[in-house]
Amino acid sequence: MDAVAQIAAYESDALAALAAAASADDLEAVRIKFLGKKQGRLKDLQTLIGKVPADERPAIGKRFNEVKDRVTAACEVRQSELLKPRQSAGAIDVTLPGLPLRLGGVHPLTQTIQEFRDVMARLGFSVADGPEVEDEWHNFEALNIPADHPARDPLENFYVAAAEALAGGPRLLRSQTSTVQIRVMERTRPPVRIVSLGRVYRPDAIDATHSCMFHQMEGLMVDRGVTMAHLKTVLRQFATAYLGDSVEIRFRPSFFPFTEPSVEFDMRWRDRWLEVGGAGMVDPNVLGAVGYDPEVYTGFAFGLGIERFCMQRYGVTDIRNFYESDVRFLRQFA
Ligand code: FA5
Repeated sequence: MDAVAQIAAYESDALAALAAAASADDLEAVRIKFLGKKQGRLKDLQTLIGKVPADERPAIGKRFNEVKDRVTAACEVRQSELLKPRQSAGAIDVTLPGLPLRLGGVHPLTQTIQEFRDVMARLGFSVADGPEVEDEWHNFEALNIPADHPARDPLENFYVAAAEALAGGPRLLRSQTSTVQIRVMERTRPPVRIVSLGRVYRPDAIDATHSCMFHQMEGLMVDRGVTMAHLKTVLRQFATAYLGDSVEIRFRPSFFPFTEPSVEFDMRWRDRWLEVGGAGMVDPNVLGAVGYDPEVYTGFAFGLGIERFCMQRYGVTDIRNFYESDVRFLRQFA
């Protein structure tokens, strides 16, 4: 075989061997065999070219160099192919465009709580907080609810045995945010103007408007000369600020141990009246229990069901929707 044919055979053998190399080790063996400088097919070709007649040598040498460059380049390409991670069927194709992520939203009850705070802040009320696990003094006694009152029946409340063991006295999940009225008055001198928003717990039968855990907003204002007219004005302004001028509300005489006189606060909801809160003038016994002089100070208090307002605003017909974490429901509020 002449030198030209030998060069052609070298090229085709080298390219075939490079294509067949299945691993980095295979490739290195092929590289040494076809491109090694000390021995191997390249060295053999160089020796052969050294023996061709001098007048043919420039053309053959040129051809040799071209083939050598092509084989070297093919070796580098194969090297980078073998280094690339293999893409098996089903693996992630990082070159495809990503799927858009849906952002979560603030829960409708949290949004409502934030908006209630804003409305009440505009009326001059600041925010106070209290614990959800309470003692009987704050949940009952200081609120003028004596030991024999039916509201204190253990079957009407969630008593927490573990908390009792720790505290050394009965503890329950608060059944109303009115507990915070007492906590605030115990540590503040009048004038007082606060709201407190949070969870309360009652073993009520669950239906479209009742849950065993729900949220209330408590309001308390105590100062010299506070009257029922202030209470009704604040509640009406609050309701219209949150639900608009067309909201229909009414007050009904009622009874709470911690207010006198007391009212219930209803709202027109789906062609009927729905109770949305209780309110009244703080009972002198309650003012006395926290060391306020009832001859000097008067006050009003109210407790509103947050879910029921939110249901009215957004046309929600079942309170249970708020707690079921169904994204189809929650997305409406995102
Ligand atoms: C009270 O809880 C009184 N603490 C309110 C109060 C505060 C009166 C200050 C006077 C002065 P009542 O039990 O009516 O009252 O509850 C108040 C509101 O909470 C109700 O009008 C209703 O909107 C809401 N509510 C009561 N029970 C449930 C329940 N199981 N599920 C959802 N909302 C409820």
